[in-house]
Amino acid sequence: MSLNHFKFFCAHRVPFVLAVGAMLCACAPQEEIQITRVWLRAAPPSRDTTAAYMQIENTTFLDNALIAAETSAADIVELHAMTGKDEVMRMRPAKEIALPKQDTVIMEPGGYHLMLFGLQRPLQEGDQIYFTLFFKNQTTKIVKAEILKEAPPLSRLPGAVFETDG
Ligand SMILES: [Cu+2]
Repeated sequence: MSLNHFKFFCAHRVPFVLAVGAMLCACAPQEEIQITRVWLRAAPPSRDTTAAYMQIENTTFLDNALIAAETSAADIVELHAMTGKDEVMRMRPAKEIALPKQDTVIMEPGGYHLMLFGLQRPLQEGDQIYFTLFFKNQTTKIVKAEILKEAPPLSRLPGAVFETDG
């Protein structure tokens, strides 16, 4: 291909190149998922369990899922979903929490949550703990959770990702 032909080829492939570039960027570390509003309900010393919530935005063009979580503050962390309605709401373990591409999943009271069993210490309002989150695309993230008594307003608790490997 001559240089002129090459220029012609490139000029007419810009949208394609941009599209591929966007896909590559989507796969780059730090851009996979945005996690915000990470919080945990305070647990008095008499309680051995509590729940944590967060907002997860999958900004990529690939479906993903949260498949597991752990923290040094509890023996076991399970992914839980709620089923049923109103007074008969029940929680059940979820195999995974789907994170569809270009979508945001809000984990909140009455919906998806992380369930902590076997708390290692009382979790007081104002404290913080860390979670390691495991995703289906084999990345992990460490996030900081604020310990609160009640759900924070939507405007509070911006990005709280502490560390990531993908
Ligand atoms: Cu639960």
